[in-house]
Amino acid sequence: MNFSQNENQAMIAQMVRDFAEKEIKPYYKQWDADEHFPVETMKKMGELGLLGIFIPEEYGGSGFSYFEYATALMELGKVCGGIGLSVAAHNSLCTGHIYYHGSEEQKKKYLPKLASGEFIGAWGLTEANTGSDAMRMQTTAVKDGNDWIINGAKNWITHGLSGDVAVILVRTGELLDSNGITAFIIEKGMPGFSAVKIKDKLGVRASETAELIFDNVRVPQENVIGNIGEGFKQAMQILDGGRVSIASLSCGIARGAFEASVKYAKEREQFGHPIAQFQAIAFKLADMKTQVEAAELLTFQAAYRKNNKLGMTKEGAFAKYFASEVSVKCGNEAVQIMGGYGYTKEYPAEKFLRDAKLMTIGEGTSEIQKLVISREILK
Ligand code: COS
Repeated sequence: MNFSQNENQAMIAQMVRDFAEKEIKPYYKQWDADEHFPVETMKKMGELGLLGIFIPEEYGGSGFSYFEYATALMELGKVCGGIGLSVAAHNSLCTGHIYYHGSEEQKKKYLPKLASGEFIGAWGLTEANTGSDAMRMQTTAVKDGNDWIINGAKNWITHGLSGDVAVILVRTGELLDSNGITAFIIEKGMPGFSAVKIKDKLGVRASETAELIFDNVRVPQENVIGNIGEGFKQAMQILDGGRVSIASLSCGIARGAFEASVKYAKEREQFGHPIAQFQAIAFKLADMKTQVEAAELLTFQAAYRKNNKLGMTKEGAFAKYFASEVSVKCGNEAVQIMGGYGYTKEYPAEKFLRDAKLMTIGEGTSEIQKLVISREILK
């Protein structure tokens, strides 16, 4: 494995850093305070090619691999976990689902718009009562002539309100039948489809989260992704890739917290010395840096396997589990190193910690990653 960045990764890292400096850093605190999802900023990232990073150029994407995708999310994570989460959900969940499992017509219809940012994408698996236990979902689609009628609700959906298109997983067969779930493409404005914003989140507050409500929503057969009954397994494969994106974002948050801690520790003086000179602080920095490096290695291992179409269920779970926990530890240590200042919004540490916490929950909790890993080990 090559441990250095390739030319494209270096280019995309620089591009994201430049973009973040101008378009995210001046505003992210306000977005966080207001729980504002900056749609215009998303559109600008679409113009830069960040909303179709691994989508081939023939569908309007950037044609990069998961290495460049992971790199972009790492850079975004250093600045704003909320914006990073939106880019991750848009790319690997909605856009990725249509790319990996959609028909040629669906790819031609939706991918150029998603990749350019003309459309913002959402993806709905979770429901109010079925998070980890995704298979037990209650939302149904019933055949009516050449259409399907969808009833139910999806919860905790990124871009549920502002999204122009959503891929949703709904029951078309018996409860708990792994072949009884199907993926549908839903478009904003379909009669009976509405959304309600979820407010007062702890972190990733610049990323919009909503509940999707389906009241007799009529969806044509042509909006079915793949075959009837394939949805659950499609979703599990999409989450395998999605977990690399959350791992990448976690690495970025962790590195951001680490870098802010180093800066602070070199500047802050106590007992007549910069606190970085005290082993109590220096060892914290050593632990943070070691964990960030290890998290990045696991993440790039998973990205490598994804790029090379090698099985990566457990590698995606290793990366997601480890990196997300590391991001929380680094956010927590950053607050501790900065002391009282770290506990205020004037310094970035508390936001790193708040944003990091979602990484251990979204796209499968740490406990679900351990379940996935242990099942893979023991099967
Ligand atoms: N790739 C392809 N197929 C997979 C798969 C994967 N990664 N993981 C599971 N499957 C298949 C299984 O092989 C099984 O197929 P058969 O029924 O034909 O044998 C089927 O899917 C059902 O799998 P399983 O029996 O493992 O389902 P469970 O309900 O026991 O649990 C877990 C599956 C818990 C792993 C799954 O529900 C899960 O990932 N939950 C978390 C969901 C999540 O991350 N939600 C967050 C969304 S936020 S965007």
